[in-house]
This record gives sequence, C-alpha cells and structure tokens, in this order.
Amino acid sequence: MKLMRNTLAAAALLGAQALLFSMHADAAAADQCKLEITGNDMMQYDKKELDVPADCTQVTVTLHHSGKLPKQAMGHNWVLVNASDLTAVANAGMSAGLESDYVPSGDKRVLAHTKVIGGGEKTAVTFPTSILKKGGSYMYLCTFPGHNALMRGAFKFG
Ligand SMILES: [Cu+2]
Repeated sequence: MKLMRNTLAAAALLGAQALLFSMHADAAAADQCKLEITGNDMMQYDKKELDVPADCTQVTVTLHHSGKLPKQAMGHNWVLVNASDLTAVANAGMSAGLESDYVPSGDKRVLAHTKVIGGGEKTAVTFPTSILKKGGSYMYLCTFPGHNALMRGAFKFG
C-alpha cells in the first residue's frame, strides 16, 4: 500500500513537471504562434498572408468578425488546406451547409478550421504544426458559399 502511494506521488510529480515544462516551452514563442485575422461585411479578410515561425509546436488562429450582418447572410470561417485542395474544399463546403459550418465532416483535406461566425463574434482554432511540412504550400479560405473568391490567403510555416 505504501509502495503504491509512493508510486502515485512520483507519477503526480512527474506529471506536474511535464506540465510546467510544456507551459514554459510554449511561452517561448507564444506570441508569434498566435495569429489574428478579421473578416468584415464586405466579404474580406484583413490579411492576405499568415506566417508561422518554424519553432511553433502549435498554432492558434483567432477569427474576428468586425461586421454587423448575421452568419446566415455574411458568415465567415477560417479553413486551412493544401493550396491544391482549395477549390475542391470550397465546393464540398458549400454542399455541407451552415449547420456543418460549411465544412464537410471528416474531410481529410481540411487541415484545420473554425466554426462559422457572424458580425461581432469571434472564434478560434488551435492545431499542432506536426500536421504541416516546413515550406509547404498552404492556403486559408472562408468556405461560406461564394466567399473564397475574395476570402483567401497564403499560409506559411517555417
Ligand atoms: Cu466568409
């Protein structure tokens, strides 16, 4: 019994150390690994490119909607894809509908995505950079029907 208690205590201690270590590691480049982008009522993102440094282990993208229109009329999301998949994902998203955030469920071409938001709202997505290749050619887009023609940009990692 005593042995088991000691083992548990040691495991808890190791866990705490691992947590502290990972918090510290994340803090090192935290700011550059957290990106912000805003969509508006004019069907535009405020950025044409997002850059993530190679030493980020994970990325958080926060999407803001600075407009006033509801998500049924001018909803925006943020969807990350390989550049070559952009049109296919935009088309598949259109069929998926608003209830699925215009993202086909289980679609492997979708690397990361937020939900759809309307004016005045914000949302975020966090994903590991282990799904990305350094120097790979990625793009982000809004998959609300018709928006990707204007709402797209380059996503660079490393
Ligand atoms: Cu949009």
